[in-house]
Amino acid sequence: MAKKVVLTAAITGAVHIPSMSPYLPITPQQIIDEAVAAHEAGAAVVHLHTRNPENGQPTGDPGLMKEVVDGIRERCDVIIGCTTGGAIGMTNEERLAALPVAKPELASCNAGSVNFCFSGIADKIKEPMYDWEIPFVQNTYQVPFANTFKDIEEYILLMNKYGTKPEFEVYDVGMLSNIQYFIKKGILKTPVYIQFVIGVMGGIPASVNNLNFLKRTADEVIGAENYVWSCAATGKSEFEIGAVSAILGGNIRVGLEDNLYLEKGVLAKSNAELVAKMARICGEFGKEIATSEEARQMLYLG
Ligand code: KMH
Ligand code: ZN
Repeated sequence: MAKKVVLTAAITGAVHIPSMSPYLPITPQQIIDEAVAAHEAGAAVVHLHTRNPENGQPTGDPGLMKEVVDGIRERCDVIIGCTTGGAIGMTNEERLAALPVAKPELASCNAGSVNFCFSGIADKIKEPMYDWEIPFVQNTYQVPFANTFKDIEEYILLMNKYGTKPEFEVYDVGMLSNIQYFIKKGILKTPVYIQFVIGVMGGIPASVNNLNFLKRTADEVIGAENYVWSCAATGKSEFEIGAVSAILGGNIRVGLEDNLYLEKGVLAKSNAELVAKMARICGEFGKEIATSEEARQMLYLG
């Protein structure tokens, strides 16, 4: 049987702002409902951030994350992946606060520092809904997304302590060597799980050549038998690059964290719409979608 594809839905993130789309989930209940619906549409994994329910601002509040995680677990068996990236400008303490409380199966572990810039959003928003939005996105022009070796080690050790598998967010090719460093250091169990997040301003652009380059380099540096992978292409190439990932034997992340549009000029009304479209495209060329139970095995969870 051809290998199945694990679909991850990145539900809300900490890049897009409420003024960009009325469909961006904000409150815990909206995030829970979106995650459950995305699972029903084919997502085996959900990647979660939380936002202040009053104004949509990204937050690391552990109480909110616990409410979301518990709410999802009550309703379905989707694999839960919590962010530890948080939002640009958060401290490590804020980014890690939810992990001991939510104890998710998976958590993002950002594999290196990068300029993660989305200040261009400010130019497109004429009348922001909330005061925090424009300064928040503009700040990313001057503040890097810091993930030093010391930070990464701290994140890995905390995940090891709570039985959470790190999902390494790789924004550029050099970060693969950082992962290899920690494998060699003996604090990471292989196969590791890598999420190639491509198309961020400051990271490697989203293209077929670059995805191939990342995969070939991972094969050389980490060893093909030592990792499993997925790809999240940000913006308009989400579906095209997603299809290529599946063809190359990888998995796919879609969702409103990475892309707000179902097609050119048409906002996605939900994460489930994005997941259903990706699942349908995969089905067209004979790739089946993995259930959460199958994904647990494919991603070496537990
Ligand atoms: N919020 C971005 C800066 C993660 O979840 O770990 C990074 C991010 C990655 O969303
Ligand atoms: Zn994220």
